[in-house]
Amino acid sequence: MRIAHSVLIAFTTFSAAAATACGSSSSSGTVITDPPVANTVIVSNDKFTPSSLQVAAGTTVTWTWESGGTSHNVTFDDGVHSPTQGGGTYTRTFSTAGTYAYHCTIHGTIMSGNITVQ
Ligand SMILES: [Cu+2]
Repeated sequence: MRIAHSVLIAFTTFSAAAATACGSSSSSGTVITDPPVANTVIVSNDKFTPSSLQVAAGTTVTWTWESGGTSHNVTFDDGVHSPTQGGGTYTRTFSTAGTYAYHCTIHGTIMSGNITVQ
């Protein structure tokens, strides 16, 4: 009786290029929320943000009104001041080192801030 030869051929399949990184690892997991603009102070109702700011001598600081039309002003202790306004911007350039305190004359010291010039 002849024995049938079973020939088993094992195919080894190489799925070589399986799931090789396609380089699409997008780092979009970070939510960026409105970074503060350099040398800018936001004028909102009853506060300046940031209330304290340090800048180098010669820097121009911009105050940007985001008060929804409510009037405020930036009035420095040395007398320099912005118009009283409900929107827009105001700028002051600080050429001399020192601390410059300011407030809104409508809302008083509760709405105050300072610029430190170095
Ligand atoms: Cu005010």
